[in-house]
Amino acid sequence: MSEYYNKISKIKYEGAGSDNPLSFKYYNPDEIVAGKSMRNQLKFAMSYWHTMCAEGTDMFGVGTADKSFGATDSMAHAEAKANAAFELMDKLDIDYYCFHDRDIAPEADNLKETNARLDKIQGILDNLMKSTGKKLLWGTANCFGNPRYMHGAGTAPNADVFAFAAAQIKKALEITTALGGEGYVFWGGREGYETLLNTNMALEQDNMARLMKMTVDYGRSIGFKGNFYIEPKPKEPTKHQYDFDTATVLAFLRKYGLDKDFKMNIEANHATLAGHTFQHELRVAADNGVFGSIDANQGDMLLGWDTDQFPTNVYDTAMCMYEVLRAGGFTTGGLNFDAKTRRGSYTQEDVFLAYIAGMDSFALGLKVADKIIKDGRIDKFVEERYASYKTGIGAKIVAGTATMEELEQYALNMGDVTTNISGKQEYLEAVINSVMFGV
Ligand code: XLS
Ligand code: NI
Ligand code: NI
Repeated sequence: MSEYYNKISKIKYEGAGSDNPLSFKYYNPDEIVAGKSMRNQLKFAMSYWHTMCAEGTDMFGVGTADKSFGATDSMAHAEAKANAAFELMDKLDIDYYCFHDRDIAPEADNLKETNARLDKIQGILDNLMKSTGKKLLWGTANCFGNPRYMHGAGTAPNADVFAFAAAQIKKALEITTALGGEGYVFWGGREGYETLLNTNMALEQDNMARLMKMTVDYGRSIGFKGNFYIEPKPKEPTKHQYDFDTATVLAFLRKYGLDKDFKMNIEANHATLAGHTFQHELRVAADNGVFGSIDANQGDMLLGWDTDQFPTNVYDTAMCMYEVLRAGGFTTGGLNFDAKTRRGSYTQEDVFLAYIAGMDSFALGLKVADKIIKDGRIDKFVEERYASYKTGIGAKIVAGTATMEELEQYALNMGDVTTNISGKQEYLEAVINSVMFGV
């Protein structure tokens, strides 16, 4: 296999004291944290679209990074990308990857030829996976890039577009299944609207549910054993995306009886765009039994779009891993870096430095989360805060046996509430600091 990243050697764990930028300072794959190796706790994945495809194009200029991998013909390029992807995963010690169908093979003039191209690359990926032991965390279909999807895919006003999307998803699911994918993701793409003046929202959502149901049924019929995920996002590209946040998606799934079939793929930057913290979205998913996987990145609080930056904020990674550990850890999901280097960070080395920064930040987050749990002060505080529901009237409320009359009588006897315990937010934030900085 030709070396595409020939200036970079395999990245090793050298510890926090190392000043070698091309080394892990905190990610030590075999180190046991909270009962499992870091490798298995974190389950890092590479996103094909940002890492192998995105060249840094923005509204004001063309790409800055060269991702041609020495190829000129489009299928030779797809093959080179596959080989480069596995070289990169090997050098970064990343076990999983994720893709959209169009990331791995370019669309041809017609669906038949497009699918033949996918078959060819599937064979190449299959061989690379067998020889390296790398795994597919999840696959998905890009039903938003091509102009045919200008009004959406499953929620398009045009039935021909719906049919084309179904055909595309069928093929993407077949490839995901054949490659042993642990998950299949629906991210909304252009499933939303710009104005209600031209939109039949009820029909669009009914149709989206129909498409999802068909996908689940077909997936199970061909032996797909993984999880189906929905990735909530509130805006961009449409003004109002239907999968706004986890709570909205839950209502949608329950309305259409799809809640047993889908879990959430929570993205940090999507959470903050929805006006929530990353931790909030993870907690809502876990509390409702639909926590699945994570698109790891971070946004910029001063910018209103999905900047998809590599995560380096350790408070956020710590609270994320705290939620993951509380939820019992990943099963079929993992941490997919849905993140890209800034346009000015255009070199191959920058891609490695970015992954190292993201992986080290999550390794630190995992260690901090484990310490927060072992320290116990936070969990104990929360436990005690709700102690009144353990006995007396509180226990009756929780057991569902208290009546309005009984509660009224209780309140009359009480006169008024005399004690309320302080919420102590500032103290608890200081506890997190003391756990993190440990002095
Ligand atoms: C876009 C999404 C996308 C999905 C996969 O904002 O994050 O990258 O993860 O379609
Ligand atoms: Ni994403
Ligand atoms: Ni995103």
